[in-house]
Amino acid sequence: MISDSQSEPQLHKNEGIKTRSNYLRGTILEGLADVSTGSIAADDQQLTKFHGLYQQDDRDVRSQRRKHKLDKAYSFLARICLPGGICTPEQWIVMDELANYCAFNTLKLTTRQAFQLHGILKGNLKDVISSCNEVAMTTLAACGDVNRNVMCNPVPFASEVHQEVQAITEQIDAHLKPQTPAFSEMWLDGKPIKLTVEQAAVRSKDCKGDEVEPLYGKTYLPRKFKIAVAIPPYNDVDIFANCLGFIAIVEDGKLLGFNVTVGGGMGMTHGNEKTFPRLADVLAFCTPDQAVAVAEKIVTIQRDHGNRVERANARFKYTVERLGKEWIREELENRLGYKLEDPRDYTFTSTGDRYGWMEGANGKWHLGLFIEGGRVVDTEGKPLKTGMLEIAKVHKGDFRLTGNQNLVIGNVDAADKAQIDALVEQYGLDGYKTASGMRRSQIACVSLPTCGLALAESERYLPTLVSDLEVILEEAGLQNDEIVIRSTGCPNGCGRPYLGEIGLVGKVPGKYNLYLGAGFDGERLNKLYKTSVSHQEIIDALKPILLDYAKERNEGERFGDFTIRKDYVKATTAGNNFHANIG
Ligand code: SRM
Ligand code: SF4
Repeated sequence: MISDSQSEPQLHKNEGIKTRSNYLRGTILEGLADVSTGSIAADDQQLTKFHGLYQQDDRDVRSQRRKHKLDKAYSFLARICLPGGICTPEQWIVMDELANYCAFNTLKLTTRQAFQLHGILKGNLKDVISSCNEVAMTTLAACGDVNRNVMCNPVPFASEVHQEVQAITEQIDAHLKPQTPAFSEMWLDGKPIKLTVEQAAVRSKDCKGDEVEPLYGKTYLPRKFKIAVAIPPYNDVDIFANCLGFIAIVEDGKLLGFNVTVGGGMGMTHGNEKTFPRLADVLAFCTPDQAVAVAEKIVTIQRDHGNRVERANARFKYTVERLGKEWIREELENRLGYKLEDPRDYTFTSTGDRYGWMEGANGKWHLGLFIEGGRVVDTEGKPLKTGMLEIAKVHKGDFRLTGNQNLVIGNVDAADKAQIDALVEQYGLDGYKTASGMRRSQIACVSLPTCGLALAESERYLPTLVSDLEVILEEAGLQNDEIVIRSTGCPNGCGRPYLGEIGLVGKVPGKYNLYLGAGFDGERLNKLYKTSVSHQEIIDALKPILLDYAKERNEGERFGDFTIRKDYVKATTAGNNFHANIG
């Protein structure tokens, strides 16, 4: 007779690591105390992610070190959460200072409105985390199988509603944070995580997990979970790429509630068609005071029904694909104990950022800056990091990190604009004035040299590719057209390349898959156009299409739409036909 234990599929090994970890402690502290190596134990590397830390090594020096029989150049990446991307000048100054103690001496603005510090030696991790806590920033749950940094439109354009929506964003973020005391024990000498009163009020209490982790329980989620909130017409958070989304429905300047979206995600694996990017489905409508409960219940549905056997199929998008959005809605309403209304109409126009000065509804000014690759670094003639520090020293408003890796100097009084402008110009932060439309519409994931999963260059490659394409854009008269181009060093999709009108995804060093045809509004995925192409082949492939676009496009027609109308690629209508050459 076959016993149950033989027929039960075996859970993924990470499930065991989580269960045995004593709520994310594992043997991390022992590993940090071991000065004979810069690394920590393999199982603990899975657990530090929940604390916002990834073990990495400098891949530029790997082979050289191997030749000299040296260990890899290990260090850690710390990701620091900023719900909605908002950061105070005081917080910026601390981040700048911390970056000085890291091997790469840079601040990275991520595609989810967070900070990353690369190159932290393990002995310095505690200082980094406790310094962040001093100014109410945390690395907790920046990574790992939990809900991550919740995104929100960064620019307070329609200020009244924006503030309300930002407050809900922060509530959702705080409510879904893990509660394990391990974080404060390990990094803060037992001191509490600094929370605002609002955050403290919404932390999860009785969500049936267990006593230590009321929401998540011992095994947390099957996989990472991502949430974004957007106020149409701006889709600059790429809401449909998120597991769960809230689209604000605003009427006569009043926030009525949100359309709830479920099941988005980008990551896939080359050659495995069971994995695919998927855009979220619009599920239902909820009122502002239901949003936190909706987020909690959706997370519990994924906790209870997500795939804990195959990690490649464990994201919520596959749960939605498997169980169907009707089932998800019914289950959500059962767990909430009430029905939700049907979704309302909304319109998104673009996923890009706005640059230059913009006046907000509160009479304050906001300056959108273009930060190539999100990398705040001092280079010859462009001391961006020093410049931002000088601005942070005098700025009285806030900063807003965007989902396109850019930065907004927010809430500036009219009287202070000239001072900010002078600093922006002095330190070369005014790139937005001269960059082409394509350059301003780019995203490149980090990739080499720090990312352990990179198959090809991305952040260090895309600027060169765009420079070469600019010659064609110039010839075609398209230099000011916003054509969304995104690249990643592997198919995981950190730069959301499948939502690029032009998408490049690394296959092997120097070779990329080229995708075309995503929607400018972020509502259609692109499609594979060429496989494994080199730099010159990418240019040769794009040149005739760009020239054709300049000549043959209809009034206002976007590049992605054009490539479909002219049959360069078929439109992808759903994630499950992303791989097929059909619409
Ligand atoms: Fe990502 C893993 C960087 C946004 C999908 N991502 C990684 C790691 C941690 C590599 C690793 O696991 O060892 C990368 C660290 C590189 C480095 O050296 O910094 C990494 N991801 C990034 C960032 C920094 C890219 C950037 O240039 O901005 C972004 C940090 C966001 C943040 O602040 O939280 C980042 N990652 C994303 C996004 C975009 C988004 O969320 O809107 C995605 C696609 C959306 C999604 O999740 O579906 C994304 N990252 C992944 C995946 C694939 C997940 C999947 O479903 O298969 C991995 C690999 C994994 O989880 O196994 C990954
Ligand atoms: Fe690394 Fe791939 Fe993400 Fe780029 S897309 S940062 S190469 S995991």
